[in-house]
Amino acid sequence: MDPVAGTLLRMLALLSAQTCSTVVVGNTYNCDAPLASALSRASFSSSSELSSSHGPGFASLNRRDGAGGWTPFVSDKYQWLQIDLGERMKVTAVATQGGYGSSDWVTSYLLMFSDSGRNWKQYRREESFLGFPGNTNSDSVVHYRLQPPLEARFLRFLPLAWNPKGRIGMRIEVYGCAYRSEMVNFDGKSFLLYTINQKSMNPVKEIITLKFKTTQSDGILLHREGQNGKHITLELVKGNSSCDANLPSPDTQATLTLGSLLDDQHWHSVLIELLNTRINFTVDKHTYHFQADGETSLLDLDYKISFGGIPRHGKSMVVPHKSFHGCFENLFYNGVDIIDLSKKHKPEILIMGNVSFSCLHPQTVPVTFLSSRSYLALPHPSGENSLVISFQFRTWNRAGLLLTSQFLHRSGTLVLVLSDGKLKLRLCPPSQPMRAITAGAGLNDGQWHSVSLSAKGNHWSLKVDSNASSAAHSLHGWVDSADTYYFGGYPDNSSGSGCESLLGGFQGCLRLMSIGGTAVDPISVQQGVLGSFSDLQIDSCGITDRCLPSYCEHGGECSQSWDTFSCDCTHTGYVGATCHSSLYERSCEAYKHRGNSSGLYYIDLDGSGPLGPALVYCNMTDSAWTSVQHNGSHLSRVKSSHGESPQPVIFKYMASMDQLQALIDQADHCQQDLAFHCKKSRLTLTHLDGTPVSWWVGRTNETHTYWGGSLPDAQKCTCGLEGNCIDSQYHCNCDADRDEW
Ligand SMILES: *[C@@H]1O[C@H](CO)[C@@H](O)[C@H](O)[C@H]1NC(C)=O
Ligand SMILES: *[C@@H]1O[C@H](CO)[C@@H](O)[C@H](O)[C@H]1NC(C)=O
Ligand SMILES: *[C@@H]1O[C@H](CO)[C@@H](O)[C@H](O)[C@H]1NC(C)=O
Ligand SMILES: *[C@@H]1O[C@H](CO)[C@@H](O)[C@H](O)[C@H]1NC(C)=O
Ligand SMILES: *[C@@H]1O[C@H](CO)[C@@H](O)[C@H](O)[C@H]1NC(C)=O
Ligand SMILES: *[C@@H]1O[C@H](CO)[C@@H](O)[C@H](O)[C@H]1NC(C)=O
Ligand SMILES: *[C@@H]1O[C@H](CO)[C@@H](O)[C@H](O)[C@H]1NC(C)=O
Ligand SMILES: *[C@@H]1O[C@H](CO)[C@@H](O)[C@H](O)[C@H]1NC(C)=O
Ligand SMILES: *[C@@H]1O[C@H](CO)[C@@H](O)[C@H](O)[C@H]1NC(C)=O
Ligand SMILES: [Ca+2]
Repeated sequence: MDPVAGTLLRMLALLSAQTCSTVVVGNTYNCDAPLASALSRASFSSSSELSSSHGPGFASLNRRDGAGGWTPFVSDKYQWLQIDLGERMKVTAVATQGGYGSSDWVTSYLLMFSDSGRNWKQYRREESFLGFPGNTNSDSVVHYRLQPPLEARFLRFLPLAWNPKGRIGMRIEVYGCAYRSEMVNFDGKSFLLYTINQKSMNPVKEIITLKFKTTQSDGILLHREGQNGKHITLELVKGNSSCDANLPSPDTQATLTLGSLLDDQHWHSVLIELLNTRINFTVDKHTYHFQADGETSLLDLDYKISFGGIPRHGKSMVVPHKSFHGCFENLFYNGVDIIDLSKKHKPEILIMGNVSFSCLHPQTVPVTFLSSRSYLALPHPSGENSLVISFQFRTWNRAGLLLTSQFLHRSGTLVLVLSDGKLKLRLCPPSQPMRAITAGAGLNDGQWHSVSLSAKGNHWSLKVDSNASSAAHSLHGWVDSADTYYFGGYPDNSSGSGCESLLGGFQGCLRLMSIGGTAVDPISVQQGVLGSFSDLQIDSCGITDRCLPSYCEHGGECSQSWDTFSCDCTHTGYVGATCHSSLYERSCEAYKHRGNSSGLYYIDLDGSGPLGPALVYCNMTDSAWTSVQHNGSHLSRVKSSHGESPQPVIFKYMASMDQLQALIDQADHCQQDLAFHCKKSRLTLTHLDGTPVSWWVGRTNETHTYWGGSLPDAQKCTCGLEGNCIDSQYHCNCDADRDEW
């Protein structure tokens, strides 16, 4: 688009906005400058190259030199093209092209990003797990806009599929702009205490924004105290972000779970908006609205907020909470840049402990086992005779093969599996019965769990999360070292030895693998220097929480495995994959139509809509009457009262007000009968001052003084309408005030 047309369009947009009497103050700052073409060749790198003229340095969009783009040595799914933007940038779009004048193009790819060139995260487009759409020929450019944009220094393009008649071939561009970033690093013992400048405080609304990243599953993000033990605390608990708000009004202590898997050493954003008793929390894309009861304003919280930890004198915190270990970025309170103030040692900030203003990148290399065919084969270090293996894993799957090995001289097999969420170690010496040790439980909860396995002499020990469960086995002369350990699966499941379980491979992430006390470097595996592998994503843990948000409707319970989720719809009254379809008919009419006779039925007035099922009595006469049960069908005694305190009789229906409303809306005709047996008890008359002696209150909370099918305001009973009351002076038999029932 040329600049003139752009200007014109913007003006038109402004005009039309004004005609709708809404003035949109648009951010006219463009963030779509090409970033890659400005980089030097050295900023491009790749898994491999077919020849020096197919190197990654030729991979800029529209370049025609070299062989016309990047092509790897072999075209398989383990190849990647990487660019280093020099510093973290905001990236709003990417574009791809095939190799110039070739039959090499990529039809689908994944986009990964990283701050450090390690620990990659996959950019998921629109919650989809599929790749980005690529090219269909060598020259046309395919753009893809990233919504939301990402911030990263490094980007990787991973080809998933390519022209079947050619090879992988790519030229790329990324679009974006500079990204402003202020960081602070907490060491797990430090925090910042900010005293809000009350003069500059926006009296109406408070907004706190920040981004954080950490590898620790627990830690305080922010804490603020108020009067009488009130406080708001946002903290990470087992990688979930949880907001614990002890709010002003009658002892409301609310704990919300706001996000999960947040300990993945990737950035997560937090936005807190406070307005009177209403709070909105947004963690990444998920927003939670919270309304405290009562009138009290949340703003009588203290003018001090601590970030990363809680000052020791914290009154309201009984249990010790862990301080945060990791980084914060762009921390703002109502537009005040807290990190900038801290750097400048301004008086409103108290720095406790050792904080630094740059972010460290711990170098743990996770490995994702993508499918049940995935495995990682690692050699046994030479000269080792005892066995010591440790690693950490995280998964949602209940079962999978974690580790297997055959010992030398056919001296037996070792199998470590996850089975029903527990770890099982099986040892199979030849021509002897299998031995097994079990440890842990519920290990498929998505958290990291550490495993260490050791054998010394005849003593085997298996430890999960520092809880040792060991068992001695008399396996004399058996522990002979293996030459290869297979993690997460096995290349060929046909070789049985009596010990093999029928389990598929493990799906999930592994990290911190160590054999014989020596840490395994997965990068050297990726580079082909060490071991071998299949179907792995190295230097990335692709775990996602498919139950957050939960797609199960009507209160169905979500559970998940590595690549799918399911809903337990028991007791919800709904069925289907997401508990969407109602088990019940919408009305008594529908049951009648099905030929059912009178009786109690559940009806679901709005079908798959949000209203729950209601139990009603269906009276199948000529038409189908729906009768809503209540607790007032027996006689209730009404004692005499002399005006001061009327005696109420309350009817409680077995349907909610929303259900009743929906029922009334659907009905052709609606009626309710009330019988009042009286003995010297007037019903419709008024006191001398004109207030009625009796009335009923309807669902709209209005008082009514008419009875028995009469019209509003008539103050009559049925006999009054029909003119057959026992005393024609009155419009209601009770009003005759007789001394008999
Ligand atoms: C974390 O959140 C998930 C739901 O997303 C929940 O199932 C799990 O129990 C939570 N864990 C903790 C420790 O609160
Ligand atoms: C919370 O979010 C809702 C909807 O996004 C918005 O209408 C409301 O004003 C927000 N409340 C606060 C306190 O920001
Ligand atoms: C503070 O942290 C830096 C690096 O993060 C470290 O070198 C220094 O020793 C620490 N100081 C204290 C007192 O812990
Ligand atoms: C340790 O393991 C044993 C046996 O598996 C189990 O009963 C116990 O609860 C575990 N303890 C902890 C702290 O996890
Ligand atoms: C290996 O296991 C998979 C599924 O677990 C099965 O489909 C396949 O047939 C097995 N292969 C052999 C050779 O047994
Ligand atoms: C209603 O009638 C159908 C047959 O038309 C029968 O299968 C069903 O069990 C009946 N439902 C009830 C609650 O009686
Ligand atoms: C069903 O309706 C009929 C006719 O209106 C009525 O006589 C009967 O009492 C009703 N049965 C119940 C249980 O409400
Ligand atoms: C019906 O139940 C409500 C609440 O449980 C109670 O307040 C009311 O008195 C009950 N009414 C009758 C008539 O028993
Ligand atoms: C109904 O009115 C009474 C008094 O007029 C009031 O106390 C009560 O809160 C009202 N209820 C609703 C649901 O509006
Ligand atoms: Ca419904």
